[in-house]
Amino acid sequence: MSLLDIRVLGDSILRVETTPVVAITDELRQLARDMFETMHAAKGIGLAAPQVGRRERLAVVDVGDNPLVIINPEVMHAEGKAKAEEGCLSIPDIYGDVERPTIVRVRAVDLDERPFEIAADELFARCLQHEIDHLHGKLFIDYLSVLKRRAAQAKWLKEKDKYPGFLRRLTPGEVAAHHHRDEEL
Ligand code: K1U
Ligand code: ZN
Repeated sequence: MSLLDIRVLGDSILRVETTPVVAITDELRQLARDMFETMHAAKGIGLAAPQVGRRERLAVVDVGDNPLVIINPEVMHAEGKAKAEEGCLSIPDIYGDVERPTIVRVRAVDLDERPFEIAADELFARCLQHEIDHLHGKLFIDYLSVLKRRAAQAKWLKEKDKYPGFLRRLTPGEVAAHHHRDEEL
């Protein structure tokens, strides 16, 4: 398994509309495994293919020990509305309150090419919507008010030099903590 570099704000791939997956290959299965490893090492609860430089419509989520690969996901139903703080592995150290539906039903395909539907609420619903947004080139900062978006952009201007080439290479500390956790399990 490999840890992947994470693309950060400013990389144009984060703004692409992804391409639906038509065939699930062993290479795609390996990509999903590498994305889980990268997401866990970065302490995230989700990761979408464009965040690791890929254009396939695929994301992984893991909220509370429920790892899930979603391929070609679609929101079939959404209800309720709540504001809560979000972060993004592609915009490190920037946070903002985003209003989203609280309950969603998502249809997707799994790595065995089986279609499935999943109902989600609370953080799980929020994470699914955040990842599906990534697959359509949308980021959580797009939902912020003009004022809050400007403040987030100003903060990002100071942060972005830490990521030459718009690449977030996980630090040796993050990687070591991840391996240490693996050894404990
Ligand atoms: O796609 C990503 O960038 C991952 C992102 C997903 C996400 C976070 C918060 C709300 C919705 C979706 C992250 O995992 S950022 C890490 C983070 O902020 C977080 C981690 C654990 C619980 C809650 C937030
Ligand atoms: Zn994100």
